[in-house]
Amino acid sequence: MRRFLTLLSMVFLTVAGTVVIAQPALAHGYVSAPPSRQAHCAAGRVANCGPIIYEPQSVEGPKGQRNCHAGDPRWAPLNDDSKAWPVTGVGTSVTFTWTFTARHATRDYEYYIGGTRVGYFSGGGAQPPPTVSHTLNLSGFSGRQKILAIWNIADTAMAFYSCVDVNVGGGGSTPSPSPSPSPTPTQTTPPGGTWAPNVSYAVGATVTYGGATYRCRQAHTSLNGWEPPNAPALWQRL
Ligand SMILES: [Cu+2]
Repeated sequence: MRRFLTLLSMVFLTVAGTVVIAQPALAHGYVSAPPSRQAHCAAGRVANCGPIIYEPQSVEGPKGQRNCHAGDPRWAPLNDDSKAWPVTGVGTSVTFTWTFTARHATRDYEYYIGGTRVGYFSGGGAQPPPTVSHTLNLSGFSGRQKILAIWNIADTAMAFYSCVDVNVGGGGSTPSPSPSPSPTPTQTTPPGGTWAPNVSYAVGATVTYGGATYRCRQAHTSLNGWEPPNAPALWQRL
């Protein structure tokens, strides 16, 4: 009996350990549209981003910062304005979309250009839906701008940071890709294939995972930890 209980507790510890390890990859959120710097990194469009390519949703740090990397040295490449960041052409009205992999109770969202706050949206302390969109009015701005988007969590001291490079009133540009992209190159799978990490999925793509079929809700590049059952914002079970 004692042996059985020991075995049982080992199983429990193993399961608990798995949950703890799995959590960081699932947690948090980032600006997915227009693509933020971490989204470009995760999609392999910018070289030498460091480990953020595996978890673009994890740019988390204490509230009140005004940088792109949450003050976390692991994500410092995101704060490097000299890197060849792709720029998205936008109008003076532009809609930002956050994708959440963990939907934390939300105090509010803020958007900055330099020292100017160009957008504020209350979260009411509530848990957000899987994606949240805000439309900003950028009249008064033109040309290339770096927009800092901040998601302030309601029940912790932390916030999530995403920088988005835009060209207000102009076109977008994608610098020619560097010869040595650091993430695994993305590939496309035939319809109905098995889900795999590091694959670029379009809206409507179907995959199988764990015996179930899922349809892609939102174009993205898959990552370990974003398996369809773990990422309802990205995959709808059919
Ligand atoms: Cu989180």
